[in-house]
Amino acid sequence: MAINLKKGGSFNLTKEEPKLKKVLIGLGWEPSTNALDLDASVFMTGKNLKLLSDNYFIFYNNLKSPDGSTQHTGDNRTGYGDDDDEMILVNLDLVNPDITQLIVAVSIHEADARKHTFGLLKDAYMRICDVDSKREVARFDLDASYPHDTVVTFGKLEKSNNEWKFHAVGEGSTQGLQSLVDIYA
Ligand SMILES: [Ca+2]
Ligand SMILES: [Ca+2]
Repeated sequence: MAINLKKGGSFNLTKEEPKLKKVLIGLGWEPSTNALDLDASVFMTGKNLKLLSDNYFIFYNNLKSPDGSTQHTGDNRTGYGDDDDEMILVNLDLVNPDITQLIVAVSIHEADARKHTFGLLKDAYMRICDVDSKREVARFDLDASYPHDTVVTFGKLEKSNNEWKFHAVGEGSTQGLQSLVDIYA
């Protein structure tokens, strides 16, 4: 059975799932009424918490990391449906050894112009699955509400002492994706 994390919780992938190297990060959300275009992105950072290089910012216009480890599978424009709305594939064995964090955030496309916020969404989650079997090993349902936020860091994969852990973050900002670019780029 998959482990359900609460905000602030973590799951040790290396210890609990030692054979799991090809990870599917599934991200989902559901619009309360009208279609909403949300975009997943990943900041792959080194020890100083900065992107290893600009190309380690993975999003719909830069789908694959330079080390070949991390692949965004494409842009979902509506959010409709219970399945993963956007997905990131990560091969942990291929992650550049200088990278210690993969920070996974979801932002709302043209949020300010369209006056969209996470308050218009429900059932947001991040889950970790085995790519091959599709088995879900850990899941974080974002139970907090984000009425004014336009970007939310759902979670992150963090490496320390050669162990990868999945952390349930659930932190939002009203300043959009740029607020995270300002921190990590
Ligand atoms: Ca959905
Ligand atoms: Ca999208």
